[in-house]
Amino acid sequence: MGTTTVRTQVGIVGAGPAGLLLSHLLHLQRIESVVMETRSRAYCEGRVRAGVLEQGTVDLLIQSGVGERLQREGLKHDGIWLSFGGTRHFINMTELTGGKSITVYAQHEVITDLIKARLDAAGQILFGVQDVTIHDFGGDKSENPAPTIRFRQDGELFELRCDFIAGCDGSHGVCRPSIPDGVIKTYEKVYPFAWLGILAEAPPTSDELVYALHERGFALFSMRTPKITRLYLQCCPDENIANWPDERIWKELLLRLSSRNEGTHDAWVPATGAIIQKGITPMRSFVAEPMQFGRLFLAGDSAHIVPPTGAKGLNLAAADVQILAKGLAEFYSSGAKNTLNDYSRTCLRRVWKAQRFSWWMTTMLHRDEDASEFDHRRQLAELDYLIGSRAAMTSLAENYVGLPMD
Ligand code: RFL
Ligand code: PHB
Repeated sequence: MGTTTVRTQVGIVGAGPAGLLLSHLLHLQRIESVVMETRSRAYCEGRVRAGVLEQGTVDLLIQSGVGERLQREGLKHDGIWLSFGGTRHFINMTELTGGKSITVYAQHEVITDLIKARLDAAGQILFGVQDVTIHDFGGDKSENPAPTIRFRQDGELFELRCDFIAGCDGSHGVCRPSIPDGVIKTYEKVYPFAWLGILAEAPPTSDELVYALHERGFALFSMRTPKITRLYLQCCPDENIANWPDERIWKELLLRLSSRNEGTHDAWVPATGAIIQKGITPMRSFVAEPMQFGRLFLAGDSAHIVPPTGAKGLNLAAADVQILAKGLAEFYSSGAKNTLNDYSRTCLRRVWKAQRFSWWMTTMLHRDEDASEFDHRRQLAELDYLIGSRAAMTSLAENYVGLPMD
């Protein structure tokens, strides 16, 4: 059977937030792209993941014309609660950062909005492709063969020739592993815990997110809509979800989150309800350096993973593609490659700061079974220092709402 060859300017592997937003930003600059995705559209639009959007991500989505529903349905937040030692303490991030905030709007809603915007603009997203491989991306000169993405769709073989490939295919994709050995250095840290996350049909009983360190481990109260609560609790990385019937999940969440259990004045409790989704996410920190090889650019989770405690993953993906789109726009309008050549360095400066913040939030708020009692007391002292120091709270706040792009 023959191979059909098609041509575009930028071939994008992966229709997650990184790939779809890149395609959208390129379209605004009149740059053509094709997005290839192994999953179906319904799967992408239903995959439950992140929820917290930094101020800069919200601004980017609004300015680029895909923020209409986000502005209507997103829940703007001015701060977070930190709960430990039986008491909740509010950190007012808007006040500490001169007016910045975060917005809770589910990742799959961002995906839904981006897919709609691309398809309304006659953009090409190929869902359900198979056997994706990438070739000839190593050279940087026009006389080299064009970077090529081969894939199969409905049994037919395709070859997409392009000027650049964007590897937006997440942590288990094909792009990063296709780079020759020895080019990329990777850095990794695996944590001895995971998150069990649920969506529950229960109205949020706190206007703001609650991050809790309890004797029994971490718990997080978040929300999705005025009727749906999103909750997480620390568990073992090899935990089997079958060992967590709904009653056990609620018992543990109420114990860890509700300060009432520790006999203090604050009687806050999350509301319970039917659990409509649950899953376990292992936690790790990972960075691939550099994020570029020849005419292949890695963006989002394909280049870096953060533990979710800092709520940074989707936001880093958005920041990467904002810089990549700028670099590609400069290249196509003037031939200048300065921003493209600096892509990896520019992104990684911010990525490492987000890694540091996510690691810090994670180690401060989780109980490590192998850690000593000394470590636990040090964690409590760190939290106590934090809530008593405006300087420390400001540091948390400016990282949480998102560091500037440069
Ligand atoms: P994605 O979203 O994984 O998308 C990659 C896409 O590539 C497809 N793919 C391929 N397509 C074609 N060919 C191949 N060979 C392919 N291999 C894979 C996949 O099907 C997929 O559609 O990566 P991207 O775009 O870089 O986006 C990253 C974010 O999804 C991720 O960082 C966040 O979800 C992380 N995260 C959070 N980030 C935040 O900013 N704020 C949060 O509050 C937050 N909370 C979270 C999170 C992640 C979590 N989990 C489940 C990992 C909470 C959780 C529990
Ligand atoms: C979420 O609402 O899914 C969420 C909130 C805060 C985090 C991570 C995830 O740190």
